[in-house]
Amino acid sequence: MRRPVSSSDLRLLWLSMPARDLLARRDDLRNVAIVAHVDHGKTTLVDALLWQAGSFRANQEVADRVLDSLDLEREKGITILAKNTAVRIGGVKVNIVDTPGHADFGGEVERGLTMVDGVLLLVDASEGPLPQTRFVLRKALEARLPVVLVVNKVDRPDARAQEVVDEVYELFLDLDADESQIEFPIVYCNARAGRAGLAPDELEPDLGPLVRTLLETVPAPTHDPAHPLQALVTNLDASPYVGRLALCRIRHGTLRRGQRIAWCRSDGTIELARATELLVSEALDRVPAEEAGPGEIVALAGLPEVTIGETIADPDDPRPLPVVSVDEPSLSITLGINTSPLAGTEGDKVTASLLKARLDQELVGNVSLRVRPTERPDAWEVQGRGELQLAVLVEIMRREGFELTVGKPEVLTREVDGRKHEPVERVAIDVPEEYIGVVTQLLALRKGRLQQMVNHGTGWARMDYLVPARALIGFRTEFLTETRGAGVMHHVFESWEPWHGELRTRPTGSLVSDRRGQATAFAMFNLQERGSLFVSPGTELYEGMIVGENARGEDLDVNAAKEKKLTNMRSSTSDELVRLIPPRPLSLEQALEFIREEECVEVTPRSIRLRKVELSGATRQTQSSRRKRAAATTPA
Ligand SMILES: Nc1nc2c(ncn2[C@@H]2O[C@H](COP(=O)(O)OP(=O)(O)OP(=O)(O)O)[C@@H](O)[C@H]2O)c(=O)[nH]1
Ligand SMILES: [Mg+2]
Repeated sequence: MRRPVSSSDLRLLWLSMPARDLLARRDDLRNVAIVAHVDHGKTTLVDALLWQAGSFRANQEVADRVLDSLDLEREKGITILAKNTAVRIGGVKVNIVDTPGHADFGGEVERGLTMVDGVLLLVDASEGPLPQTRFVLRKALEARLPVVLVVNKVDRPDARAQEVVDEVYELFLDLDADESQIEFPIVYCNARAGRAGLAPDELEPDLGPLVRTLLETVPAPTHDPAHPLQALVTNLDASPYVGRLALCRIRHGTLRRGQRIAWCRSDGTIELARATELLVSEALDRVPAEEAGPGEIVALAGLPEVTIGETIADPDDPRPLPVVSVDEPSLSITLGINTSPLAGTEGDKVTASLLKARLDQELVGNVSLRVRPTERPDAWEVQGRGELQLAVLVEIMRREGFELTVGKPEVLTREVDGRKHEPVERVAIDVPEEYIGVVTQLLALRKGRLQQMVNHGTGWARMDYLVPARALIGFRTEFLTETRGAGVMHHVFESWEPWHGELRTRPTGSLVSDRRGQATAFAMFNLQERGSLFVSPGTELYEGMIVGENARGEDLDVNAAKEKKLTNMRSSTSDELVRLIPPRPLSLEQALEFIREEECVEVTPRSIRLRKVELSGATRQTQSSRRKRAAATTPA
């Protein structure tokens, strides 16, 4: 006779099952990240998925790349911060994490990947895999996340979908993917038109094939029903109504609005707190929820000091999760208060204490940044992933009213086995064939090592290099000049290598103003033969300010405020104005690329000026002759 099943039988059955069967699945949920090289169409694809899921009314006005909502993102046309959105497809809620494609924001991608169970790897059907494709794929493979390959922009006239798929297979092999990882599904897509298909020339009128493949490939989140609440904070945001928001994915358990929680802090302490507000993503909005279960991505209010990497847990059984580690910074700049003679005239945040407070605030939400003290009490060393990341920080601060002095970007070195090591970048260069020689020459001077060269037969060549990161500072400007603006270049951190020794830097010197005053057309006219100028007549100048690039190697002190001593002043000035070559004003990134040692950039809400670190011409003269004497007496 069969006896009724007792609870202890069930327990025995439960214990005898292999561990993974203990896990429950949330079939009503998927968490996926979209990863790719810059501009391959991630944010555009999120737009299309939102439309596909009916998140907007037919006549609603929605901006293109609606997720790129920061001012700076819209201006630059790139994504800077990873963002979450959610669509409902059938009965399934799909949380989508849109990540930035620019290498400098790789930290955002790494964190985004900890929230999801699979990725859509986007690759441009014409450009193929580029350095950041390699970086994001490597991270996805390390996290053992299933991949759907989305070959996007198949509508491009120069699309070469089949070849690109082969290149992606090669990339998987190159990254030591195992067999199960290499069997990824492929979907072809025109994100701009919101169409997808299983063959490049057979796109359906909507994204159906992509959505179906996603639901099949990206597994539903799993969790242990017996495990107490556990959620890892992977990102921060702020709401004007409820203050700081901790974005987290709930690993196990359920989080209810108003409930008591344990806040496991990064210093090892555990504090009791309350979840005052709970929000979940619905399309572009965050909406309040009463509770959220395992596998869901939520925004939680109630912890004004929470930081990334901390765990939200059950107050009766708190179990902290290990901290997510992201790649170390490889580049640094010095940020200090503005010390130029024009300081305080254009911004309202000029003190060291304001600057320090602002940097501390940035550290909270940006785990890939580090701030270190310097010898000066009013300057700090800020370490990050690359020039753009640091330039974006400076640009944001400048818009907030800060006046700053920004030093030359420098690579960070580290000791490995007692030897000095430096970061090396993987560089992909696309140029018209006729520039292959020029590029080879430029990179040979910079100790670049050619890894591969492919000619697609379209008149363009793709060259893959490994180059010390140090040699790339300031390289872009020269590269663009030498390739007449036609070259395209991308790079991403590859590895640490022993120090490569002396490297060539900018071959030109600077034209330096020798006095305070206003730039005159007369002086500009005479100076433009010596090099190219950054300032125009009327620009406020001071001693030690850089007014242009000297065509020769050394610096030259010049009087850019010189007046013409003639009587018929008016007519001759206008003559000269006509013949003046328009100045080349430098953007913040260009200015940071341009400066050499002993030079820095003055940044205010209204201006970007280049200057010598030492402003006094006399002092610079003494310093340089002392250096020359020292060089002459030390044997080579
Ligand atoms: N022809 C074509 N253009 C596309 C397609 N998808 C996106 N684009 C264009 O590609 C450009 C970059 O698109 P984004 O969506 O901003 O690319 P992204 O990958 O989000 O870029 P980052 O976030 O900065 O890395 C935009 O000009 C899009 O209009 C497509 O399927 N076909
Ligand atoms: Mg984007």
